[in-house]
Amino acid sequence: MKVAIVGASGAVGQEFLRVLEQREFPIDELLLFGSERSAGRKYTFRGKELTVRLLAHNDDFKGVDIAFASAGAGTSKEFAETITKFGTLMIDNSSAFRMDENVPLVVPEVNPTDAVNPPRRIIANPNCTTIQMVVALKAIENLSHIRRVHVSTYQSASGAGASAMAELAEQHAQLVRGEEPTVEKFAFQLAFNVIPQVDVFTDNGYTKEEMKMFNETRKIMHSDVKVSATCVRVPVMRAHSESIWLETERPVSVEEARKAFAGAEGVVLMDEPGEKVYPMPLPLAGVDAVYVGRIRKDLADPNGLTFWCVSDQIRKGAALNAVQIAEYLVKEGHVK
Ligand code: 11C
Repeated sequence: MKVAIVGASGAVGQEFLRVLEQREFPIDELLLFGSERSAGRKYTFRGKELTVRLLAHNDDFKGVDIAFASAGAGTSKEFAETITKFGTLMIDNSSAFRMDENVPLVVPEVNPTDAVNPPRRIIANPNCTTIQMVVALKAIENLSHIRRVHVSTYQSASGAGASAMAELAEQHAQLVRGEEPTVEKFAFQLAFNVIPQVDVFTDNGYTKEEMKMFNETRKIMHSDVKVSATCVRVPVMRAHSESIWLETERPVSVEEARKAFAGAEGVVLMDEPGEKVYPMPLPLAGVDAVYVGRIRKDLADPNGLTFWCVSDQIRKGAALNAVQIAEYLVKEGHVK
């Protein structure tokens, strides 16, 4: 199979190289694309050196079976036609097409069949905060329909890209040296701080990131669930955490929920609070699953359940989910 990565030099682009190699994705030829800034850079894949080509409006995608795109919504919008015009399947990590009714929005543990025969040859990968939440929610939805969700996120620097991760590390170093920290990627200093804003604000007072959690969850789960989110940036390098409260149609016990999470695809139950066993972003950076712990009954609502959820933002929240979509389509014979 001929595969392309668009945005190869970014944090997610680099993770694509690792995930494709680790999972032995069936690739005969891999092409890397990037902006003028990254064109010419060299990366190694399966022991071979590959050079990043300049992404341009030409016929470079002729013969490419799958293109994993992670170069931002603007680039995805601008180049979607160029990428798909010869039949290439574009699996897009950006927010550009997620709510387009002709573009499926897919998390393989939840709605894999939506990925079959996408009308525009584009499949959208959801926002990272949504991906990890719906993988966990699916386990409970299988027991009883979820009516409402309240979620607060604790989002790592990686969500804002490789340069934001570098800025967080540099801020710590600068502060230790007694220097004024550089603030470019975030609205404020992130080191030793939390910022209750991810993305820009919309007219209803919620940020775009928070509205993604509302809208994307409904599309992926084919559900009328209402999601009210507060998205917060925290000084963590690369895994997102979420405090999730949900209300089901019938009461679900902690034991039932625990059993459902333990058996759910893509979920690892990590819930022995007495032994100090619960998910945390630092030890779970770089792992594949969605980790769930701190499962409790809501004390204010008999139909409410609350839990804590952690997943690596660059892997399951981005590159891994996209590769799993491709793996599903290959396995089911929808891509050669
Ligand atoms: C963050 N969730 O943590 C964002 C990054 O819509 O794909 C991904 C934004 C998106 O900053």
